[in-house]
Amino acid sequence: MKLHTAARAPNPRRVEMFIAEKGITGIERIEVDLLKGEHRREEFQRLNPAVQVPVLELDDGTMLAETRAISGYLESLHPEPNLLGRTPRERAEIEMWDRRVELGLGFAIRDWVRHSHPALAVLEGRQFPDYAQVQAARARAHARWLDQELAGRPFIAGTRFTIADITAFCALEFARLVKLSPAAEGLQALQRWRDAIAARPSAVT
Ligand SMILES: N[C@@H](CCC(=O)N[C@@H](CS)C(=O)NCC(=O)O)C(=O)O
Repeated sequence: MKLHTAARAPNPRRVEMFIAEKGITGIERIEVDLLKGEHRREEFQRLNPAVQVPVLELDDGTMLAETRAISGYLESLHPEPNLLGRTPRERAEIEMWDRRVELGLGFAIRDWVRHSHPALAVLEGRQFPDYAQVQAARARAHARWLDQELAGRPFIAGTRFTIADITAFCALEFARLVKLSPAAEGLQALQRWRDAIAARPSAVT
């Protein structure tokens, strides 16, 4: 298998953390330079018409895009440690939280960064600073919600580490580009959780 990836981008990082948590080895990495527009070249568009990384290329030539789909595939091949849930109820709860943190926190942070950070202007084409500020407020509101949740439990989706922790952590890591810090926002539970996840070997880039 080959992973078409971009080292510092948040969705490839989610897949890398997932792979590291599972201890999967033997996947070749093919680095795609997003800032140079390599993903917009014709040869990459043939791999993923959505022109995004990550893409997992299987040995039979199948191209799997979408972080959640890639993660599901890898979990099917390597069930342990389980990151997506075992029982129907647990699977649903983990997916619920994973979607909440991706759509609520991750998308807001993505657009905040992409519409305000000078280095990402090349990807966005045109940046809208007002839109970035609206997304900043959304991200902060979601972070406050997570802080309340994490005051009562150790992980995003419950009592054990799951994909939802990976998704939320990678989003918060990306937010360092706009200097969002849970501690500076007074979000102590979120900061404690973030520091605990950062200490996992899978979080080291
Ligand atoms: N829904 C996709 C999103 C992938 C995505 O947004 N990838 C970003 C890097 S984190 C990308 O390739 N961006 C290229 C661009 O915006 O031009 C997934 O879950 O994998």
